[in-house]
Amino acid sequence: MPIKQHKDKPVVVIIGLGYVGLPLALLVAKKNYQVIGIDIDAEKIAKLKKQQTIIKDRQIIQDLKTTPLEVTTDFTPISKASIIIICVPTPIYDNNLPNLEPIKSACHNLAPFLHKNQLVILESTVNPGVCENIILPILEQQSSLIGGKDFYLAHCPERINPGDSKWNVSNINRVVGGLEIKSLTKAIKFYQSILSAKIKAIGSLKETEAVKIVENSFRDINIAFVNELAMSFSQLGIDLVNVINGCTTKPFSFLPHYPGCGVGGHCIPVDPYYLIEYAKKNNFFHNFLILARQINNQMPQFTAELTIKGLKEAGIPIKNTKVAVLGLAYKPEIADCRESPAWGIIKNLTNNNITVMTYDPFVPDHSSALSLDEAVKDAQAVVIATAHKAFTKLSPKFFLKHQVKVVIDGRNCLTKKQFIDTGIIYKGIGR
Ligand code: SAJ
Repeated sequence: MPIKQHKDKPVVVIIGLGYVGLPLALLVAKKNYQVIGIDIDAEKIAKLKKQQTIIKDRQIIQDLKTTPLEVTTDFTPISKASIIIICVPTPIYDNNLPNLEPIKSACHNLAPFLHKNQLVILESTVNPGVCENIILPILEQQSSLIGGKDFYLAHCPERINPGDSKWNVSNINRVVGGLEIKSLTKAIKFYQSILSAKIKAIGSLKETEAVKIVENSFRDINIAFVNELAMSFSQLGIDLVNVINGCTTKPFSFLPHYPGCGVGGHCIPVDPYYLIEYAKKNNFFHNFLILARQINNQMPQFTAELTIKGLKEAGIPIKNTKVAVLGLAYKPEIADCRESPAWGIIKNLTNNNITVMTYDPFVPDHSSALSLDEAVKDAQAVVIATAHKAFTKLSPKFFLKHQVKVVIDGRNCLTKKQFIDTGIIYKGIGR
C-alpha cells in the first residue's frame, strides 16, 4: 500500500524497530509527525502491521493498539522524510570486538534515498568516531551530498532502560551532538518537540558518542568492584550485602551496586568493548575496563563453582545430579536473554556432567521445564540467576517440599536468614 503523505505533518523515518526504535516511533507518532518505521526483519514488520510485538512491555503493547504507525521493510520512504533516525543494534562478536555491520548496512540502505536538507540522527550506542569516520563517509559517497552542508548529521544516544516503569523514552534526559551547528540545532529542536525531558547540547559528535559509553562503562566497573569484593568476602565469611547497605548510610559519594552471578544485557557488558577497541586502535590500553570485564565475565563460573561446592558440602555426588537454573533473562521482569549470565552458569554446570533444567516464566521458548515445579522436581540444587518476582518470594518451605538440599542465590534476592537451621545449604553471591 503506498505510504500516504500527511501534507501538514513532517515525515520521520525510524530505522530499526526493536527495544529502542519501536518506543521512539510510537512516541514520535503521538506528536505532530508522520512516522514510518523501517526494519529489515519481515516477520517483525508483519507482526507490527497487526499491532503485535515480541517486546513484553505493557506500554508498548498498549500504544501499538492506539497509535498510527506505518511500518515497512522498504527504504524508499526515506526520500519523503525530513528526519531519519537510526536505531539499529550495536552488538559485539564472540571475540568481544564491536560489530558495526548493522549500522553500516542501515547507512548503505538509506544513502540512495538521501537528499538535501534531511537530518540523519544516530541513536544507537557507538564508540567515539563512528559518526564521522563510518557513517558520514558512507552517506556522502553514496549520495554525492556533503554532510553539514547538503544534509545534516547528529547523534543522540538512546537511554532506554528495559523494564523500568518510571523512566521511559519520553522523560529520560538526553544529550545531543552535531556534525556542525546546524545539525546540532535541528536535532535539538526535534527532541525538544517530542520529549518532556532535559536536552543537553554536547560540544562534538565524539564527545556525545563518549557520553553513553562512559555512562555504561561506569556501571560495569562499579559492578566489577562489588563482584570482586563478593569473591573475596566469600572467603572471609563477611556478608557483602550487609556491608554495602551499611555504606549506603553515607549521604554522599557512595553509589551502591550489588554483586550477582554476572552482567548481562545489550548495554553494560557490551559498550565498554567499543571504547576498549577504539582506544587500542589509538594506542591506548584500557587495562581497568578490560579487568572489570574479566571480573564480571567470571561470575557465571564463580556461581557454578559455588553450586558444586554446595553439593559437595551436602555430600551429594556431582555426576548426573540434577540442578535447576531459575531465570534466563538478564534482569528481572523482562524476556531479554542477550549476554545473560544464565548461559555461562548452565555451560559450566553441564561441563561438570550435571543435568541442568531451566525455567524462566518470561522465556518459555528457551526453558527446558514448563513450570517452576517441573524444573525443581528431583533437583538436588537450585540456582537463581534472575530476580524475577516469581522467584524472590520462594521460601525454604518450597525447597524443602521438593527435597532441594542446596540453594544458590545468584541475585541475593531471597531472605537469607529464613534458610538458617532449615538444613538447606544457602549460598549467596558475597554472602
Ligand atoms: N547488575 C549487577 N549489579 C548491579 C546492577 C546490575 O550485577 O548493581 C547486572 C544486572 O543483573 C544485569 C546487568 O548488570 O544482568 C545490567 O543491568 P542494568 O540494570 O544495568 O540493566 P541494563 O543493561 O538494561 O542497563 C540499562 C542501561 N541503560 C542504557 O544503556 C540506556 C544502563 O545505562 C542503566 O544504568 C541501567 O539500564 C539501569 O540503571 O537500570
